[in-house]
Amino acid sequence: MSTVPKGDYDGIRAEVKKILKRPGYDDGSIGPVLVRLAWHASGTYSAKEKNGGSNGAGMRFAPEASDGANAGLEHAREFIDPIHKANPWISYADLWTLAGATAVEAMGGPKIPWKPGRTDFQSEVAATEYRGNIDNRLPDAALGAQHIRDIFYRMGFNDQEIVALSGAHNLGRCHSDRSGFDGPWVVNPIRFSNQYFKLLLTRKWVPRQWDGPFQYEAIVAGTRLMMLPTDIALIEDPEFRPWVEKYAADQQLLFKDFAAAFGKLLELGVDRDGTGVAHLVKGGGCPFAA
Ligand code: HIF
Repeated sequence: MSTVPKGDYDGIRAEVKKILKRPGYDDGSIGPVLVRLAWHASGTYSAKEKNGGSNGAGMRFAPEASDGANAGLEHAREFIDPIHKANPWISYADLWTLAGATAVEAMGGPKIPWKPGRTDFQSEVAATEYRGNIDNRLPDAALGAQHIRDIFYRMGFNDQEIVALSGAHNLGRCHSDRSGFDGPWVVNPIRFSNQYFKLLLTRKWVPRQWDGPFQYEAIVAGTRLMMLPTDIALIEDPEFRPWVEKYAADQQLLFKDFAAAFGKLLELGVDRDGTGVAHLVKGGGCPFAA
């Protein structure tokens, strides 16, 4: 791990790229779990309550650290920690979001717009005081279209952005010891593409017969692939489905729309002052609201 000059975010991107390959871990890359870390750090945002989001890097502390929805992300945080140790000038909140953006790009996806400026909570006590109540903000994969809308409308996304974001399930896999679900969505889960949308439309997804939670499966090229109930909701819902069809047919459109939507996700609740610093505010609100 190298030390890069303060403020050299491209240098940090290069450090992230160096650690992505990890033989023996999942499909050989920690990229997907870093994308999930960036999303779960950001996806607690509420546009109405003006709290949650990546600023503060609250997942280092209870209750986010022990939230069942974040199971497995302790590995992502451990993988990335040496970069912070070598470069303590970068906030964890910036590092986690930048690592997710970098991982998408390194796995063949689009360049995600990203800006620095996030500030970390200095302690668990500070996190409690500043964060506000952000319990139960992340989605439940066992539910359907209404739940997806409740969660993502709360963050300020529309139907098209929800489907574009969902392209991230082209990456990585479910782990029975984390979420309880099991398996990857696509045959090559460490390469970003529009395969997820193509497979949603072209395969016959049937309930998996097993002891685990209800999920769908299809065997593709000898590999057992999976879809969550929330993934299948995208093809069953009449407003979501046309976007699945568009992204299945046009990878370039997906890349453009995914970059915009994922970039927006990473920015939620990050309110910078004139110098580019996103300060922390008690209750997690916007510093400029008062
Ligand atoms: Fe995921 N997601 N996600 N997700 N997710 C899992 C894994 C990943 C949902 C559920 C799950 C998004 C939305 C939703 C990634 C990225 C994104 C897992 C498996 C579940 C259950 C966790 C495990 O067992 O390890 C639900 C219900 C969502 C709302 C519809 C985002 C759009 C798709 C926002 C997003 O970017 C990634 C990447 C992974 C793979 C992690 C890994 O360790 O490989």
